Amino acid sequence: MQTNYEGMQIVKSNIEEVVSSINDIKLKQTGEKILTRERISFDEGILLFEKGSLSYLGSLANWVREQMHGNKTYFNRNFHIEPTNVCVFACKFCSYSRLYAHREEGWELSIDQMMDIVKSYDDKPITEVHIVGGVHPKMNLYFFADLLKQIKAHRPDLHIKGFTAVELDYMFRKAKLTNEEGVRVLKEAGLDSIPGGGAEIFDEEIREKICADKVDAKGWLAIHEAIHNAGMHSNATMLYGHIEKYEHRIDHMDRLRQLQDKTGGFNTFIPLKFRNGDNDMSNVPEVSLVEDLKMYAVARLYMDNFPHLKAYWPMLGRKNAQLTLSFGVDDIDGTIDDTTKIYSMAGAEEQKPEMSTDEIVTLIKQVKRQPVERDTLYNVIKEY
Ligand code: V47
Ligand code: SF4
Repeated sequence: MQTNYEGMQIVKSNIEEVVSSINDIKLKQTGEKILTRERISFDEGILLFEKGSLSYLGSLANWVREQMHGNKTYFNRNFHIEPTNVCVFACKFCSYSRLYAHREEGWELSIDQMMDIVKSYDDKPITEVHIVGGVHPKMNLYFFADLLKQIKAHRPDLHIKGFTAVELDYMFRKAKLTNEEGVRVLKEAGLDSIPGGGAEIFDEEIREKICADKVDAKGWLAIHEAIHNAGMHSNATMLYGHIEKYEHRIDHMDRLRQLQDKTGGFNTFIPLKFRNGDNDMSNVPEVSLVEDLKMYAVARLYMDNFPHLKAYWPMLGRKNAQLTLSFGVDDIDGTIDDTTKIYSMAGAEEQKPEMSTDEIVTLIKQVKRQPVERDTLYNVIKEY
């Protein structure tokens, strides 16, 4: 028996009882594998989605989460810079971007304007800036290398997590550089890691229907591999709850699990719930909270080589983010400071996402977890 924060206990015999009480023989065997921390297969992943009850999945995922992290729940202090929402691509689920032809409806920040945002945090104990935006044809690799250099010259200790694989793929191709060469340019300029966006759903047929014109699965994975080979870390996302089926979700997680076996460079997996506000897929209904919780639980069980599972609170809302902490999640991202528009424009609960450190700490403590402030690479800054 292990004792954790505030006397909460993980009792192995309880979870063994849960598993042994399951009637479906295959579901029970899958649970038994999970209890010995044996890897589950593609088919077992599908089975969990199709036949696992919310309580069964939740109990198993919570057990795995507590084996890995006890009661710890991570967050960081960060802000976003969104250089532009003008984008050459036309992803059907995107409520945020404006096509280049309509660029007067969007925004484009200059390096000086972005540096003003960085400077506005000079007196705050922020550890990370997350840079992400549309793919603007005039904001090229050297423009962003210049931005990174200026940020590092101004605040060398600030970790720069910047640019999705979609943005990088476009920048590198335009600069006629290989992934390795492009990554080197940005690393030398100050890039520290990359976020997980742009992955959406890897399955070729679904991708063709929702985001046909941007980098494909192979290209997305190749960029992350190049980042890992250059000694940097990255995250991975999955956009779920639209037209994909369970097999596509497992396929997506499987391709990530395989790359992680090879490189070990991913920190965190972040399932992103499709929101249908004001985009070309507004006719597709959003999935229920039960489906969200199942998604997190299966992710924790399938992604056995990913150290962390993140619920992005601006998209889920605070109360639902609290719930996910019992379904496998050990990280709820950062304070953000109302600096992202990606979700508010798609109809998410949080129209002005901003939480003080005290609020985030309280949110985590309310559900009897232990708040731990981390840096981007999960070094502990403060345990509460
Ligand atoms: O790739 C866009 C998603 C992503 C919608 O790495 C939508 O720490 C739902 O990746 N409904 C960008 N999702 C954001 C992202 C991210 C966010 C927080 C932390 C990290 C990290 C990464 O936003 C896109 C896309 O999958 N997105 N539109 C929508 N309507
Ligand atoms: Fe552009 Fe990203 Fe929106 Fe796709 S999701 S249209 S790549 S900003």
